[in-house]
Amino acid sequence: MLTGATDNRLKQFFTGGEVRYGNASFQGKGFRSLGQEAIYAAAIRLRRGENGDVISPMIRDLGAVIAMHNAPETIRMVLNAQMGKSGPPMNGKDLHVGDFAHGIVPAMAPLGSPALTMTGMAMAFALRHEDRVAVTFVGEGATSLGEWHEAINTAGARKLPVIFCVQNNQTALSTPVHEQSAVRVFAEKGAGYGIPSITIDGTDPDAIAAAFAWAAERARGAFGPTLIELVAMRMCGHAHHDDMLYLGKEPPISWTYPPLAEGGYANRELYDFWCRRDPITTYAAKLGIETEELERLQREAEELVEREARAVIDGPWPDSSLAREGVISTSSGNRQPATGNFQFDPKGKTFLDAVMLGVGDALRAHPEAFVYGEDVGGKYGNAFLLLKPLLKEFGDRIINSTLSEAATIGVCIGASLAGMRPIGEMQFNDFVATGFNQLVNSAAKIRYRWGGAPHFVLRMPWGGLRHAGPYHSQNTEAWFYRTPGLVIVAPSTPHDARALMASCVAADDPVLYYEHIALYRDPRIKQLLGEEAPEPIPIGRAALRRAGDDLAIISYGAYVHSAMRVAEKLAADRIQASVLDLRTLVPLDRDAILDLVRRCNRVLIVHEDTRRGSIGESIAAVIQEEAFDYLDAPIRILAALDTPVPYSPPLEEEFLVNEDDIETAARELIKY
Ligand SMILES: Cc1ncc(C[n+]2csc(CCOP(=O)(O)OP(=O)(O)O)c2C)c(N)n1
Repeated sequence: MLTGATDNRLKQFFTGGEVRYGNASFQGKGFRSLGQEAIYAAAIRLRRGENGDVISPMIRDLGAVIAMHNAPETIRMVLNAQMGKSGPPMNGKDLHVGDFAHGIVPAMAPLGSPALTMTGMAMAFALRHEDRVAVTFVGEGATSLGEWHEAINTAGARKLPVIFCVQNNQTALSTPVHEQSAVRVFAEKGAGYGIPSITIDGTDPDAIAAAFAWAAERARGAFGPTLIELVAMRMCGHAHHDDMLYLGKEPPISWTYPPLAEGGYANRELYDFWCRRDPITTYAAKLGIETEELERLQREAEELVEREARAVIDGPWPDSSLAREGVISTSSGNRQPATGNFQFDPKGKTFLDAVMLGVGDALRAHPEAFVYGEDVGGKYGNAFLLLKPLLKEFGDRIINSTLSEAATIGVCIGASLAGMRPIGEMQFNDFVATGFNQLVNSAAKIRYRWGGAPHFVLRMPWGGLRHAGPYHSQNTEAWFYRTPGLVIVAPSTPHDARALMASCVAADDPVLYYEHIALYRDPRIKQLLGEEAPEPIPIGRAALRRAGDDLAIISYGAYVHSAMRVAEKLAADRIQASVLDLRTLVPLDRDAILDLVRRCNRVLIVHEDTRRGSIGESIAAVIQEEAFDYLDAPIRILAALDTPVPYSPPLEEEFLVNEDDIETAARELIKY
């Protein structure tokens, strides 16, 4: 009843012009669920409240959301979210519904993604031996998305306590079921992943409650996931603006369904059938509730919703300063010039050893940390055998993922929301492309949208210089550099690799940790490292590896070493170059960059990545804007060709910047 009343009130907001921003009315944007109200029965079979079960509602799942926390403040939250008013948890930053404090992970628009978040939360519950359950709701359309399949496969393989609910409401936005899939019923999709599944009437709260009780008990008993398909029909448009297109005519706001007009895209036969199965009136009849009593209950629900709607109309807009806040928790720099440890010793540890030691330090320091990635566990220890020395001590916390980058990242996100500190791994950073959505649409936005803290490290073995071809050599850091919400580090020395890992695992943000494969076993950069974990290096702080006043060379990753070698050569001709190792790409140490530019007046930016839209171009723009008056020459950027990374040695050589290129550019700048 509350679901229907809230849905109708949202529609009234959309059409009524009651909320005004400046001189214009603000309609808000929201999704409708008339005909699907029985979904509340799923949530009433869960353990609700603190440390209870968790759900990820689909964007239109008002019923499940309200049932998780049946209180006026939930109605206010829903109305507030659509109307963009100030108020938790969205504060005007997102319109989707949810309240993590009550176990509802706010809905997100990419429809398959939350299934992976819930798989991650379930992973945390399983690792901690808690008998909590994670439930994820999608429509039948979203069962075509890879992320949803990757979630079921992963949850199935690890027998995680997840319930996958598909609400088949006959149409995905406008696409009918038969154009979505060849399955007879959507529950059949569970069979492909070896999990039990069931199809039931999605308008029957008793059947739904029974199915969820069964699935939740299976999950709590460590029997693994279950797939429940609920069949019903959306008796309204996909969203408020869509009612007219669906029904052929703008419907009145009402508790009853209007007759279909000509020209709507709803299927008439199905509509007529499901009209007779309205979950509210059929269940009232089943309970023997008379019409007057039903109407009284409807009025009661409307009054409650109206009180909250009034508060939303009168409520304040969010302060505009909020638009800038809450992207990441980590800040950059601390204004002390840093040089860092750049002493090398052939008897020291390799970069590869150092990453391993950093991971070991983190596992020791944080009981809630675990490693998750393809081929990391068992007897193997990752594709480079990097983790192998840790398997004996931490074998049960170094866990093989399924072969799914989306699932690896999704599990990291979900497990971290449930309080773990995952250290995920992409086998090669190139393959992050198949987990892209998880990073850019999920991890990067959670803090900003609703104040959650997805804190995990994603290790990214990275880079060329090894004749490894177009799929094992890329520099993907720029893909993420311009996605607000992600922290990016790129250590260049064994010492930094280990000491930065400590800060990254302790950070409260999603951190991409780029570790250059060409540095892994480079004997020239071995360093003596202590037994004990080193002092962590703060994220966001560059290191001045070499000081000189004639030229600033700015770089990161493997090219820091090329820059240093060139700088030594230039010194023989009494040209003194500074070399700034960025170490962190986001948040960028702008102060260190600008201080150096003001001192040297000539700037050469060098990186391995391709040129167009690169981090080098972005840094050059910052320098032009902030320190133009200090420049005695145009900024030079040296970067790879704008091509895919070629395989054959002469082609890769042509593609990459080499030390001669750096030297030539440096001398030209000095002469300018
Ligand atoms: C990944 C993704 N692609 C497209 C959309 C746009 N979109 C929003 S709702 C919707 C239809 C979803 O259909 P279904 O999953 O069956 O759920 P229903 O809307 O029927 O409840 C689409 C295509 C989206 N939100 N996410």
